[in-house]
Amino acid sequence: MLKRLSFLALIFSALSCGPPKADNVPTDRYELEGDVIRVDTVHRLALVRHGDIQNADGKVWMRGMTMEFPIKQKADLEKLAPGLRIKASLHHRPQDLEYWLGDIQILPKP
Ligand SMILES: [Cu+2]
Repeated sequence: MLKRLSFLALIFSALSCGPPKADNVPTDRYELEGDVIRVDTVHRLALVRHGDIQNADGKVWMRGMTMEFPIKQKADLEKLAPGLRIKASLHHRPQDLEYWLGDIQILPKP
């Protein structure tokens, strides 16, 4: 009985280690262009009216719409302001459906 319990304890401790640290998992990358509507620096979110989001092979991740995106890097967040036109990488991690914007560049207004 004791042996069995320690075996279970071993299994549980192995499970609690979980999958590899999420930030080390590679992401799918797509390109986004859009207009910043609103920036929420507290929650690190930007509301963006974006065109189709696709990768270099033309695979569409999402059609154009207006929605909020998490911004992970502080430097990216500080670049943003309502009214700016941006180009950015959309990072998508299929394992946990997480996505965010990075590599933000400010574009000249068309
Ligand atoms: Cu969208």
